Amino acid sequence: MLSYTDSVMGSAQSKPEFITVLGDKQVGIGKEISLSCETNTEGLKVTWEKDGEKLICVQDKHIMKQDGTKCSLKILNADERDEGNYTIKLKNKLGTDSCSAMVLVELKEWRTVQWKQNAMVDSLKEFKMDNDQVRELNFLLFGPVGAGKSSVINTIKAVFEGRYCVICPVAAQSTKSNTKTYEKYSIRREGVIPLVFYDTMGVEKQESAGVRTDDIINALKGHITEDYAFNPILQILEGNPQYRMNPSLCDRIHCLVNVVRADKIALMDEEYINKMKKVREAARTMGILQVVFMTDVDLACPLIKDSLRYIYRSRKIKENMQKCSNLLGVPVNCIFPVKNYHEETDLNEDTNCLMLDALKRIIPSAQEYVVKCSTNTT
Ligand SMILES: Nc1nc2c(ncn2[C@@H]2O[C@H](COP(=O)(O)OP(=O)(O)O)[C@@H](O)[C@H]2O)c(=O)[nH]1
Ligand SMILES: [Mg+2]
Repeated sequence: MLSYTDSVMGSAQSKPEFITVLGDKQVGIGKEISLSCETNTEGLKVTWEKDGEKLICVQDKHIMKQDGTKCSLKILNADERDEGNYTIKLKNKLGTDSCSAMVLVELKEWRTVQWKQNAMVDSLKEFKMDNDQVRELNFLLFGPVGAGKSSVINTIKAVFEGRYCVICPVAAQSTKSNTKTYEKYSIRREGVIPLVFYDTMGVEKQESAGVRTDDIINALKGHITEDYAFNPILQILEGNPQYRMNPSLCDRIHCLVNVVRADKIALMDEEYINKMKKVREAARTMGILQVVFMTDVDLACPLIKDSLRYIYRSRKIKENMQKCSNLLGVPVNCIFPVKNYHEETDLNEDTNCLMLDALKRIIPSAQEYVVKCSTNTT
């Protein structure tokens, strides 16, 4: 039964509830963002929050309206600072209710990708090593356990070979390395494409767990041969049958690919970073090209979940690339966000194009490194 005070201007007031809730928004920079909802009753006290804090209404930027049961918030001239989680809170003396929505602001595209896989595959499949000593470019994948190193190799093979197969064993989400040996993978597409990818055991936090940094440094120098079983306790020693005594330029690694997860960059422990820095330092001394593949982009940004084509418009990806650059000391233009095949079995053109774009940008620099080394030795 309603009391006199439960009645406002003739209409019965009830506990606040939403008739319609806020919807997620995705807008371009400079556009207007409009969040609106409808409540079941009038006369409510309404507050707006952004990322859990009361929204301070800025003149010529925010317009908050409450018209009967309709509530709205307009944000004018959207920029990256407007991105976030917006909540509307309703209150009257009978109770409270709230609902939230994500606002994503697409930045101006800062790196362009040619989203046409046939053209990119065609140009890469023509790639040849124009060098007497080195017939193939060697890439080594290195990084924390579970970062997606083996998945990168499976994705690259799928892109070129036109079908997805788990050739390189991938771990179920776990903290122990599924890759135990030094594995070599070649790429085929109407013949062999002269790109070779070496998979390694993952880096672990503890001193005597995971791959040893001295083993990776030896692999970069070409001392380790295929199928070597990594031993976390002891590095490979001269005299081991899989230790190559006098590696030539074609046995060496021409590009170090550091692999890290986009959604875990801020959470990377110092121990991982220190081990990765040690390897990077050695690679720098040798003059080897170093890049970073930032995997799991689909988990790092909701914009990407819907379409990979937003990758270079995403604030989250941009921020993660910057964080990654600061942590590992790699320039942002050597960092490539990529998405691996992990749950899907059908190939996707955008996934392929993003990986192809990264390779297209890296290959010429790796080739240049080979040319520089061969001129130095002749
Ligand atoms: N969502 C998502 N999962 C991924 C991606 N790349 C790898 N994974 C998953 O992450 C886990 C670890 O991958 P794996 O390649 O074995 O990592 P590695 O230890 O570095 O070789 C596997 O369960 C993969 O399916 C990605 O781009 N997106
Ligand atoms: Mg692996």
